[in-house]
Amino acid sequence: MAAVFLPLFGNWLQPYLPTMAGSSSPKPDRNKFDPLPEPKNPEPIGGERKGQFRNYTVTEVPTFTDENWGFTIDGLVKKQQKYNWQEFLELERRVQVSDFHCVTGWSVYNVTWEGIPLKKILQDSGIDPKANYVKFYSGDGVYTDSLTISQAMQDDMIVAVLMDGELIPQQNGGPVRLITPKMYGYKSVKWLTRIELIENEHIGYWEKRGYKKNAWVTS
Ligand SMILES: Nc1nc2c(c(=O)[nH]1)N[C@H]1C(S)=C(S)[C@@H](COP(=O)(O)O)O[C@H]1N2
Ligand SMILES: [Mo]
Repeated sequence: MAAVFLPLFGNWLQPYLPTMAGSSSPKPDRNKFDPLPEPKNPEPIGGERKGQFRNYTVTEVPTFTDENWGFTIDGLVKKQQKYNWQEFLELERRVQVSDFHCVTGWSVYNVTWEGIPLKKILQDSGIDPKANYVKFYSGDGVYTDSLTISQAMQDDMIVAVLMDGELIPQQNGGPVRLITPKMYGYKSVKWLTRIELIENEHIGYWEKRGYKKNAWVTS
């Protein structure tokens, strides 16, 4: 019985849970990165962005520089990896255009992202057979989310470094954020600094507050 009623209860509860609240007014960008990332790929046709992001954060907006920023892949991997900004910029990147949907009802269309395919990062680290999930940590110290390994291996999951050909703005989670085009924006961890492969399920920030673990965008 509970299995039948719980999902309905979850949906009914949603309006009463803490809400995603964002701002769309421009704020100064305090991140400082040198060198700036240069596009490694030609811009694809069709990447003319339409719509506006509402900038969401559950913490103070964290500030990063090329000196204090780092990126770690650890947990159930054969080869733990740690990159500083310079090293991270050397990784091979791909460009893709995708739409971005927040579960609260706004979308941004045709965003051009350039970054490292998540699949490539996982394959290069060597997935331990015990790993079942991939956990993503924000450098804000609070926000996390996760994907199953097979979700994470989808081709359009990307660890983005450039948005519309430039360093991702601080308010949009720069310098590096996760992009999950077929899933709602709450999976798209901003200020991404760590990827950990884990055995047991991890419940992300908004999922703890009633949103679905499988955040597929439904039309
Ligand atoms: N660290 C962090 N990542 C986050 C969030 C957040 O509050 N903190 N909000 C999520 C949600 S609900 C959405 S819709 C998008 C919003 O992205 P934007 O701020 O670039 O518009 O970021 C996602 N990633
Ligand atoms: Mo969202």
